[in-house]
Amino acid sequence: MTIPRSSLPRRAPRRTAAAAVVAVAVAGLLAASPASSAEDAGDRAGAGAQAAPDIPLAGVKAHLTQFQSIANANGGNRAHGRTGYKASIDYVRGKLDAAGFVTTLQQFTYSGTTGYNLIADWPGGDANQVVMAGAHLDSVSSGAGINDNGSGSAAVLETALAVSRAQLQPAKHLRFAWWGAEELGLVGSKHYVNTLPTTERAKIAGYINLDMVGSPNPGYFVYDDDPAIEKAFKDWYAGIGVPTEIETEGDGRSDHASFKNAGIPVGGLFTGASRVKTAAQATKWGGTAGQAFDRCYHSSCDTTSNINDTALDRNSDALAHAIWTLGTGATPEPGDVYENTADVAIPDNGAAVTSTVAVSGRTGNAPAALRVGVDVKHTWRGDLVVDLLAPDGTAYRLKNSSSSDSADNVVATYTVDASSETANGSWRLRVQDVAAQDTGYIDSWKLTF
Ligand code: DTR
Ligand code: CA
Ligand code: ZN
Ligand code: ZN
Repeated sequence: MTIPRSSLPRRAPRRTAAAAVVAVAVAGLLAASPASSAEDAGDRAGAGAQAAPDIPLAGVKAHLTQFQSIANANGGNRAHGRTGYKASIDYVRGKLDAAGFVTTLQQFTYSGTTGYNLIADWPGGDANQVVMAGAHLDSVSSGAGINDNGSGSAAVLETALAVSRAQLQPAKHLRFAWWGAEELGLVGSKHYVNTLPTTERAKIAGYINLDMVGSPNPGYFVYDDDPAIEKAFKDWYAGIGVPTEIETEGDGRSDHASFKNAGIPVGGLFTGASRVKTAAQATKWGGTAGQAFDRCYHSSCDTTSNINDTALDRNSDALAHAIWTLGTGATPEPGDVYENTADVAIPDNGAAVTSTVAVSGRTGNAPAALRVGVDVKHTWRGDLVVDLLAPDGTAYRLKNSSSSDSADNVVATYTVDASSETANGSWRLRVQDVAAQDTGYIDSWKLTF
């Protein structure tokens, strides 16, 4: 089904976090309106977003079988600098070329040998809003690397092929990547990001990383980085009733770090490596407590037998949901509103309270005339001090206290020069009642970019 581009909305629709304590992560990346479950997100993916297809597990596993055959025919591995790696690249590239992608083979040198990154662009979409997904294709030298990271590579490949099968015409430009020499220190992805012109880097609205997504004793971990990407994954898993945990050992340990270090919003999925599954985790996810998520991590037994099909299938489908949701949403525009309508009680003559609005998927800094709409219900508003806190914690005073201002409620729009602040991140409204008697609450507040 081809969606004429004209039918995709131009404006990012207003989104309001009705009950959420933390505001909806609203941004050019995430098109879905607040959804309680993946079905909701899938069925009513919000203005412009479309529901993703199921990614066939058989298709993903067929790629793993190919990776295994390649390793078997090339000294037992697919490591950087070895013939098995280039053969893996050639396999993936062949599939993508046949599916209509524009592929680019990027070479680099590490420890005296040539490495390769494979980049595949899906033609169309807003070239200034690039949604990327990637996985490292190299294994360690001790084995075939089927879970680490054939699983991520195959899931990203089959999702890209699903984009082609659907002849998707997303609002944003989709780019997929397979990295070399991750096992030697994120070498390929660092090379890609570091050699990307700054202007091109700024166009990447988000990067999604899949590294080990089919572990035999799986956990379901979601990277806690970009709120919009994290929400897309959490919505999907909530929709199938599977709890997730925040990925805590990932910072710096896979290719998303190369993008995060360049200030690009990142997210990803992970099913665990050598850490041991706890009893509590086994209760919620099944599997074996006291056993590593992947006992064959970096070992010769990391073969096609070292995969949990359910985990691989779920993560492939979750990735597709994220790509369809984030890629087919509206592009951020001036005038985009980011709002939190959750009530926050203000203690009388007490500690300050805050309310958060998460912004992501935008590029560059906030505007010089950032509008801050405040609605605080409170008798004798002179008791109140109100500040805007930027993502880095910088405070902008909006309202001072006053012993003479006995009127009720603070309903106002302030304009702040926030041009020195990055647009993406968690912005907070801070309110403190600094005088005894009279109470109230934050009713709602919003940022207009
Ligand atoms: N460094 C990855 C495996 C790995 C370990 N912890 C995490 C967390 C998030 C993603 C990946 C990983 C590798 O060996 O390829
Ligand atoms: Ca599936
Ligand atoms: Zn590894
Ligand atoms: Zn890996």
